[in-house]
Amino acid sequence: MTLQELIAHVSGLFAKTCGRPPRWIVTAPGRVNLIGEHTDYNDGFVLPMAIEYYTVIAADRPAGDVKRIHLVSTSCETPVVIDPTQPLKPFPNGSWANYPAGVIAGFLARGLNPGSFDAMIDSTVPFGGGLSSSAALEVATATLLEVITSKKLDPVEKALLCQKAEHEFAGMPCGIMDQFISVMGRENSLLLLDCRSRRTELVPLKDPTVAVLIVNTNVKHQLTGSEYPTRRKQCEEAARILEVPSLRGANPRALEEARGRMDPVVYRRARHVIGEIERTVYASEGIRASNWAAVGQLMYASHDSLRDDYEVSCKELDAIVEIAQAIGIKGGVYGCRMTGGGFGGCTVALVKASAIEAISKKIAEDYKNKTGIEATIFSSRPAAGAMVIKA
Ligand code: GAF
Repeated sequence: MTLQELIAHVSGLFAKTCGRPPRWIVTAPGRVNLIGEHTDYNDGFVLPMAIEYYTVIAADRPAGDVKRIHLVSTSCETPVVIDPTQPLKPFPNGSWANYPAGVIAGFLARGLNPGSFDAMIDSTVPFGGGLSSSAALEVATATLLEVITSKKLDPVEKALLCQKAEHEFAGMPCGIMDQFISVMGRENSLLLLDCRSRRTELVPLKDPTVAVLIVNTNVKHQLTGSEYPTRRKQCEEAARILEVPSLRGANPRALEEARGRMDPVVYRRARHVIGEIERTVYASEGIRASNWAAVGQLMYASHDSLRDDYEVSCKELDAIVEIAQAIGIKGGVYGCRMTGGGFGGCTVALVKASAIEAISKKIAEDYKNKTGIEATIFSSRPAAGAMVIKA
């Protein structure tokens, strides 16, 4: 479904439910990260792009004298009612409503009260696929609240407000990558984000002969809840031993010197992060120089490191990377790696655009043979970040 089709669909649903067309429509994209995984909360570099898969919200003031926020999501059975005059608390049982509720709380904390509204939400970003469906929902909500309150936030403040919503309402101690790219994505560009200074640089990806291919393993292992915060703690432990504020300040030589003073697991976690930060910078240079083969090698190295040192891959992700590697440059694959938090979700590959169909067919067949699972395969050009469609 294109963005235009999704917008028409959500508008239609809103009109059907509320008996009038929506007054406001906003959208925010999911993302895929080309390289720089588990580096954002270590003050490192990341290189994501927004994808052509979106969350769309259509909204209006309620009819009559109704004092509440009413949120309906097409993919969740239970609509949510929020009283914006009361202090907001997280909903129990990991409710989807914690993402918008956390963002509403962030606006209220700034004295920006949206008042009552009805909202209809739909998304083409696959849930639990590691493509930041949650950041897309947070950023779309923040974009809607900017329109309703007539207060445009600074993009960095907006992304940080959404990250805080995820920390405090969804209980996920994420870094800043997903919210930044959903706010700041640009068509035809990757975003090189320095997570220490929060400075961003656009890295053009315009070459029509090169494409980004995303393969969803369609598995999500339930380890993610505790594994992510554990990785964060292990990185903090390594930084403490290395006497640096974060692993961004460390280098391979200092890590080797400290190896004897470190738990072997903590050592391997730090080795991944320090190497990945370096690979991300090299990859951005490789993309600028159209050196696709070199970028591809960095992607494979990233995957190996995530699998062996950071231990956030799984056999399904590994299977796709192995299939892609076997196809090789001759068959049109420059490089492939897991993307996002890990333990399932998606891989990202850099491929020759002319070979997309053949590559997709081969991956689908071999993955099904190896795992018994149907993969979902799609490509995306780098897309624009959050947008107001109707205000
Ligand atoms: C998840 C987190 F939300 C991001 O902040 C990032 O750490 C990513 O995992 C791993 O690179 O998407």
